[in-house]
Amino acid sequence: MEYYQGIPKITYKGKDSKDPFSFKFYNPDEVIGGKTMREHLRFAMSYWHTMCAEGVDMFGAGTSDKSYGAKDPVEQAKAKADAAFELMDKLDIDYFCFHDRDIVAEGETLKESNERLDIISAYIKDLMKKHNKKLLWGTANCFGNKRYMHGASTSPNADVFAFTVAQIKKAVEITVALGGEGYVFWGGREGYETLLNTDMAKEQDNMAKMMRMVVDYARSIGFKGDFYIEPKPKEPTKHQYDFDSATCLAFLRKYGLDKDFKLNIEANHATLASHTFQHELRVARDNGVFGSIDANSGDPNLGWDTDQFPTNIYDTTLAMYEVIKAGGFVHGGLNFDAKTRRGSFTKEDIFLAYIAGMDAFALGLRKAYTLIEDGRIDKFVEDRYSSYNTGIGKKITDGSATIEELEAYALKMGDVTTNTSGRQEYLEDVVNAVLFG
Ligand code: XUL
Ligand code: CO
Repeated sequence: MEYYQGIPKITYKGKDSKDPFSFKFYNPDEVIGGKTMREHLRFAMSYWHTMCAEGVDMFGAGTSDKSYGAKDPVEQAKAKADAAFELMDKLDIDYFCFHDRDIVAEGETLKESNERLDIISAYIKDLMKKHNKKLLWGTANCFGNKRYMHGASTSPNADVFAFTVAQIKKAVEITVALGGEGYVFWGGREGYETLLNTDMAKEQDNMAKMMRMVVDYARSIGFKGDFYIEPKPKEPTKHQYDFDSATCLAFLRKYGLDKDFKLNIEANHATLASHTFQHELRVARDNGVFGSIDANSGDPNLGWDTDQFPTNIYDTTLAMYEVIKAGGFVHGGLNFDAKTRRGSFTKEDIFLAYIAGMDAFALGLRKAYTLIEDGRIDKFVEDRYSSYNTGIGKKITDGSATIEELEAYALKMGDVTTNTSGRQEYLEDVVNAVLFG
């Protein structure tokens, strides 16, 4: 049965196309910098927003129906999966991502939930084969159920810790069974509401213990993909331990998990941490932990995680610039952790939103290459640090300069007499010329 009736398969028609159901910039098979756009961008559909979220907010009920015409949870899960693969086919998206509870509703007990997961993951496996789709990453929803009110692996209640590990064990098993290329940890409730009731050190020790157990188990059952932590500073908790890229790095290094993990950077989470998306990607790139992206965007006037589809070309260009400089995606990709606005409630809106997001990243990829080929930005940065290539700078760079030598050098100088301009405004103009010229 066709679920998205009347919506055609979306194809590239070029930038002058006025057909809303066409790509203007995403031309999957076009080669840019030695790889096709499809290979560069590795787009993924997020099951939770696209297939599950009905537009509920704090002030009102859902505006779109995601029941898929079924009441029985397993039947509904199958109908939802059928629709998901139709959507991916029509949008020409190769990958998807899910939480365990997205693909089938949780049962009364862990056993019942696991049995449902067995049925639906087998069903999805067949669909993947039939439609030639792949799993970018799987994860476990350890935040929605009320048992996680005080956290999951960071709960003060050891029974909750045990339940968390058991739930994640199953999520890892189905991720492996479906050939998932990654497994994500997003600590939705791993944080605190007040330090007055919180043993922060113990909670973080426990979170690390959970991760170590999961990594070891996943490797033991043949998982070859990447583990990711997805940083987010707050929401739902007041403070989340995976605050931002730099905080995650410190955590991973403290617990000896840094060799096992990369980061899954989400644009809206970066802005919640008062960083740019580019900053979070740069921290990951510079520290060799760039892994994957949750592509979305916040609203500059709203202080919460609005998860909008990304349409800002400035942001997507600078994001793709970082991705290219990081060597591109290996196991990761661009997962649209994004939802249509509550007022964009029709089936057509979902397609139009994905088209807008895919086109925004496709154009960002094109512009990022132009920026790199243009060379002015890279050259400027290279020149800006050129004092480290010769003389005293070279000695600082290669580590041979001693503290006494630097003192003698500075005394001889008397004072610093030369400094060059940072030229920020000029560089912003260069970016504008590349984007809009
Ligand atoms: C929540 C969020 C999650 C993770 C996966 O803000 O981004 O959906 O991506 O758990
Ligand atoms: Co996310």
